[in-house]
Amino acid sequence: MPQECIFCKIAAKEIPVTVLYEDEHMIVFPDINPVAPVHVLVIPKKHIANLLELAPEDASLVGHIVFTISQLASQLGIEEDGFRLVVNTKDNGGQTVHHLHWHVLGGRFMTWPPG
Ligand code: IU
Repeated sequence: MPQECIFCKIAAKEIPVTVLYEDEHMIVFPDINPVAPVHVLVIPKKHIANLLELAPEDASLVGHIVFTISQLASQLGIEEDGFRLVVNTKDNGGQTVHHLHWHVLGGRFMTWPPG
């Protein structure tokens, strides 16, 4: 785990966090600066800098994470009206934290195209 990775520290509970869901592979917690009524972050516990850093053996991890998000939609109250799943990747994607994460955004209509 890179010493300076804040999401690794969150995953390790070295930083206090409200855990919305957790299992062996992943953790879900509220975004500290929400941009929608529902805005949670989903991260693998394993440090992976971004989508481009996935190794072939991470494919099942990604499948597990995305499937689990689908199962959490009801609990998050975004199943009926829908939501947006976002993975910002590197500079042009607007990635600011370099530990792979999915934004789950819901509770309002999301415009397209994004800014
Ligand atoms: P991005 O896709 O890398 O830009 O998203 C990083 C997100 O992490 C952003 O929405 C921040 O508000 C959020 N965040 C957080 O929830 N807790 C933190 O301690 C830090 C960032 I640093």
